[in-house]
Amino acid sequence: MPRSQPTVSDHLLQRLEAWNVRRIFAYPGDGINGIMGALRRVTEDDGNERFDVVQVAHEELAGLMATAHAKFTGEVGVCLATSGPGAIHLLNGLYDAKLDHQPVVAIVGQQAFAGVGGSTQQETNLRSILQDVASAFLETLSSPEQLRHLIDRAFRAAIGGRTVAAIIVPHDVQQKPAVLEPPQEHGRQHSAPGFVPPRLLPRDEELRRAAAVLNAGRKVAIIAGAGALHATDEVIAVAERLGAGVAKALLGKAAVPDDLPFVTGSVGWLGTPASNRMMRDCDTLLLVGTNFPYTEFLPEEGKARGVQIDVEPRNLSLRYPMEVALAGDSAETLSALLPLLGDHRAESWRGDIEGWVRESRALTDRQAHAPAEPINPLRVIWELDQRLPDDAILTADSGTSAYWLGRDIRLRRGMKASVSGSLATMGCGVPYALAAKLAFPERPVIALVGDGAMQMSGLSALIDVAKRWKLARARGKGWPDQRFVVLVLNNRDLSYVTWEQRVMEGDPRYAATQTLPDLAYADFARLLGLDGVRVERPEDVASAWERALASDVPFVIDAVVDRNVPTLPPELKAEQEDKLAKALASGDADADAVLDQLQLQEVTQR
Ligand SMILES: Cc1ncc(C[n+]2csc(CCOP(=O)(O)OP(=O)(O)O)c2C)c(N)n1
Ligand SMILES: [Mg+2]
Repeated sequence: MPRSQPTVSDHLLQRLEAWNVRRIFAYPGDGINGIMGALRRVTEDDGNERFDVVQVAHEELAGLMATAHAKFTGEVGVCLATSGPGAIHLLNGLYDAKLDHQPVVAIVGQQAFAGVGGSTQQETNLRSILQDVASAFLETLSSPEQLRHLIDRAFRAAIGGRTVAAIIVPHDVQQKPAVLEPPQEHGRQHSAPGFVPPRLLPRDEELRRAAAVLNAGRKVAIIAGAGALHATDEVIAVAERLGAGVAKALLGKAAVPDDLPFVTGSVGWLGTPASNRMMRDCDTLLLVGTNFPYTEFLPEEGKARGVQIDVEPRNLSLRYPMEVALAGDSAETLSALLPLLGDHRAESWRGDIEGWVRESRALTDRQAHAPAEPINPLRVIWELDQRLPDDAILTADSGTSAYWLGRDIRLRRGMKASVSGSLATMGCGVPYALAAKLAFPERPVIALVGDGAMQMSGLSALIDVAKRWKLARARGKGWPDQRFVVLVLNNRDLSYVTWEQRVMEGDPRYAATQTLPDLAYADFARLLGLDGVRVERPEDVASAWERALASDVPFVIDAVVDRNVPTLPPELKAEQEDKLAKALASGDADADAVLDQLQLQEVTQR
């Protein structure tokens, strides 16, 4: 303890240490100055290197980084923000964690209890603000004696429920003398830290029923999601045995490597034609750890028999009516299923799938090399795919970058990738990448980000990247692997939504809401002491990647790309085709260029 009489804030940090918290994503304010003082004491006065305080440029970034930390490490993400505006800024990042089922603990300040209720400055009703996002656990620390059990329960609720927990700590309570051990009196709690989630396995009878359905299938299709990220070997083994193909939901992109011949890649709006074809023709659907929301891309009800594995009972039999819905951990359940499965490797289905995968890849190659004005965004992605470093961690923002990551980047074994999946918030790409780099400084990290997302908050997050990189340099040689690349798809457009407006609403591009100013993203990087290049010709794309991946400084590629290259689902429904035609005939200023691109990208021929 740093002082003879520790405060509640000192005790709080001690308890976080007991939960193995190492990194705190934070932004200060008077509502948490008591905690900041304790952090300073414990890190500087005591020389305790236990806490790495990541000061961000905006609290939303702290929430997103905490989420990404949880996603990439499996640990609890911890973020800290002040009362009122700080907590409000944090919210979007916390919702990202909640919707993607990540354990995150948020600690927020509040004005001193002594003044609360008096409309004091920065006083907001934090319980109301946080009660939805932190519905699993939300408490106000009112008495020093609560400290141990509130922290312990917040962590257990976050880990056990794979969700967000929040603790509000009023300013005056932060400075009170700690009560390290409450007296043994009626109503007191005597809590200890620590929790390991249990094994979760379905009953034997249910496993046998699932195996019977899978064994009866001749054309089994698997979709793996985020819940299968730790079950790579098990998914592969089951797919091999069943002669099945494996498609992936976006958050499950890294669950199974893309270089296996029976892996069809992503499925859905940003899915490959191979996945789409497999979904259409399969007779049995096996969902593993996914709550994939695009139900229109699943087989029609009744056309396939369904088996699902998910740890969360409320996710079972939701997107498709399942014949057998197994509540269980994906790795454990697949391992238990494997001995019950017959050998289907000789089926022709597997050959069909491999053919579709080859066709999809050939299509990507042609699409990437089609001309565009000035650069085809897929060409930029394709050139990265050709030289993706081993062990890379990729992030993408919400927008066309997520589409290209999902559809056209082939992950190899050991790589990681994530996005804001269910919330699909813009602005996740760069903070996710920085959280990945801080957790894995020995691995290359690459963020794919739209210009709109860059302008929304990516530029602020780049300030954090520069700060952390300089800090690593000041402390030694910098990151063991220096590679940190941000690709900005600079299309001067909120392009993903422009395309949605056309295809889903039948509306032409609305210039007033869709057009973005052209910024010099590489120059901005250099302004921060980083490096970058602006690419305006297709022939310069490959060398830009070579430079970026050889740079010993975080590097921004500002790629000037064509907003009219379509980011459409693998197959348009008749209604969508009609809407697109209507949009283009309704005064869309880009109509001619779009029509050209639809042809070049082979959309119209399909
Ligand atoms: C916070 C937030 N606001 C709005 C949206 C809706 N939205 C999804 S993608 C997108 C366009 C993103 O534009 P940009 O970052 O430039 O990427 P592009 O699609 O042009 O490559 C928008 C507005 C969102 N997902 N999140
Ligand atoms: Mg854009």
